[in-house]
Amino acid sequence: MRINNAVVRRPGSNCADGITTASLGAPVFEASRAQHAAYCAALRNAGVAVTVLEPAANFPDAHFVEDTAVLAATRAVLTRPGADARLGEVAAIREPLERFFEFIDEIVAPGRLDGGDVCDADAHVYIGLSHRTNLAGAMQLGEILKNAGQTATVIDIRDVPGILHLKSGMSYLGDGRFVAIDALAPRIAAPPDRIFRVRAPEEYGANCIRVNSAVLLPAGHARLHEALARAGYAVVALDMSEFQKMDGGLSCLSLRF
Ligand code: CIR
Repeated sequence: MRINNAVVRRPGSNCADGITTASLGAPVFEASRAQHAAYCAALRNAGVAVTVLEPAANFPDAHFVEDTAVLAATRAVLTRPGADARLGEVAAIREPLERFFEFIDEIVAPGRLDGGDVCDADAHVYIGLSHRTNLAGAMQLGEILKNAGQTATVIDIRDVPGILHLKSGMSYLGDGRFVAIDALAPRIAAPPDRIFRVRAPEEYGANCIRVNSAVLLPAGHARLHEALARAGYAVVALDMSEFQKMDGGLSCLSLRF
């Protein structure tokens, strides 16, 4: 799918106050800003117009914008994030999305859904049932997507250690090709030779994004980098260390459409 636009939000000076399970230390604000700027530059280099939002004062995780909305072909779906502390981020993403999308749907109570649990593979969408996304949220999204002409499968990832969201462990590259960790690969409806398997200790690299002719990949995952490059992808490695400290993946820093 051609990507023309992305919406991102700059990390704020409160970025160390967000939620995390990682024991990698606190993110350094200046480094977070620099890594975020490099991420935006990589999107622009791949031909994307980037809308940059300012930090949200009371929401230290708000730069992980992907969790607040799911973008289908013609509509945006505002989510209802699974962490109470992040619920208020949704109101702040509505207006920027209204600039681009005529139709805005919403996940409503008792549904909970983080966009990081949604892996859009063209006509089919995988929705992770996680410690953030519940069945009510997944079913609501499935219905909305059905009306937009997409089918959906729910994948229960609550038994998979080390991943916060479905897309912490898998990504869709387009053309029927996926990247996935061992625990998720068998749950994807694709022939094994269409799945780039991510081996330990490179699991964090499973969260990468295809952006037009480029694949943006977290730096430091040499084997995956090589495998993707060998397959013909123009891989752009980005330092994500400050976001990894807060359980954030590369995809979660943007909403792309
Ligand atoms: C959180 O725990 O919600 C944030 N600190 C990280 C969210 C990362 N989101 C994502 O990878 N989609």
